[in-house]
Amino acid sequence: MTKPRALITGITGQDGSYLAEFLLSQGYEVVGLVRRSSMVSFERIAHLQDKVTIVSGDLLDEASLIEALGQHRPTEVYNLAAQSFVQTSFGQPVLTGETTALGVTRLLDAIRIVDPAIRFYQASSSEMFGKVREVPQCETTPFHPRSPYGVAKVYGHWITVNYRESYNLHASSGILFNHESPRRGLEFVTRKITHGVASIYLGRQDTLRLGNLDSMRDWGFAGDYVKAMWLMLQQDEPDDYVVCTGETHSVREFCELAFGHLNMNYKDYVQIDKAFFRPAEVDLLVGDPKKAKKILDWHTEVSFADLVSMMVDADLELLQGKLKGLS
Ligand code: NAP
Ligand code: G4F
Repeated sequence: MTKPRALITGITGQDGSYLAEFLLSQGYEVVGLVRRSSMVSFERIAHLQDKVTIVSGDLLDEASLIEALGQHRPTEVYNLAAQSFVQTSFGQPVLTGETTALGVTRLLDAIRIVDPAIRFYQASSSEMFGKVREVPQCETTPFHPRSPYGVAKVYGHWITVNYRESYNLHASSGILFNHESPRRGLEFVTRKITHGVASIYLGRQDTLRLGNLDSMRDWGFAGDYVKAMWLMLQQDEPDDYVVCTGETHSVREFCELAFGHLNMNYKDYVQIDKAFFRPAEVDLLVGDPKKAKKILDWHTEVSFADLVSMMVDADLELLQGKLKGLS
């Protein structure tokens, strides 16, 4: 039997690396679409380089997407590529729209042209709920995005629904709440905290400057969330699903646990810096995972407390390794 073949955009990102590992473990051939840059950024998939095929392409360029699909003929496409940092979207709203919104149309259109039988996953986001209309948020909660990133994701979400309805594509959208890991980018608050905690513990840093400690997020482990993406594409019918833990915690609680893991008190080290506040904030996110649990039989395996400890331990190990390398 021929192996199923998946193409992942954003394979060099946090989720792309976990999804590639997961699909390989399921017997897939994995093709990763990577944009050109002057330095390769394969750190997160270095351990997979012999197992995945890399193809050059960019969400800003539809011809490159048509070429990649035509050359590799995947049966499933996971669109994880995006300008994914909310703060940057306020400074670069047009680039964010081109990539995170119109990039989805370019890819869907490439699929429609090359092979409309391809199953498609769109990485939608809880940022679309923004100024939340109800608590918890579910698949029917209206959107009210609060950043150019959130607005772009709403476009990406609806164009996915539109291509499903217009061209009968098997196109599903996962409305994923925040998910983190030791592979999270250093600019996101969880990794900024765990990396900061490890640096302070090792005496390499004295303070940690953060913005709004009161904002609340539904944080899960990225490794758990990529399974939900795959499960969506195994259903007979395409659909949209909220993927979350159903619990919410503040940035302050994250700090308490992360510093506490190494017997420190966050109040002794955290300084509030206005530079990290946003022009408009999403104050509270908490999802209702009922539909994903019932239809996909999906559930989380890593708790909030275990996620925080895992990330602090990984950063400690990383920094200790770097220090050893210097000595
Ligand atoms: P990430 O670590 O920031 O990865 C983003 C990926 O997109 C990188 O591989 C990046 O490539 C690629 N990319 C950016 N612009 C591109 C372009 N023009 N063409 C091709 N590739 C491009 O993000 P993540 O946390 O893994 O998230 C994956 C997806 O899920 C994103 O769409 C994000 O918006 C969405 N999402 C994430 C969360 C979360 O909590 N993590 C929650 C909901 C939704 P480079 O390596 O070249 O930069
Ligand atoms: O970690 P964050 O930057 O993630 P945010 O904005 O929630 O977005 C992430 O999750 C979305 C899903 O809901 C994804 F779609 C998106 O791609 C991304 O992965 O910020 C979390 C919260 C915010 O309220 C922010 O204001 O932490 C607050 N925060 C407080 N101090 C900070 C900081 N955020 C960052 N990045 N840096 C700070 O110093």
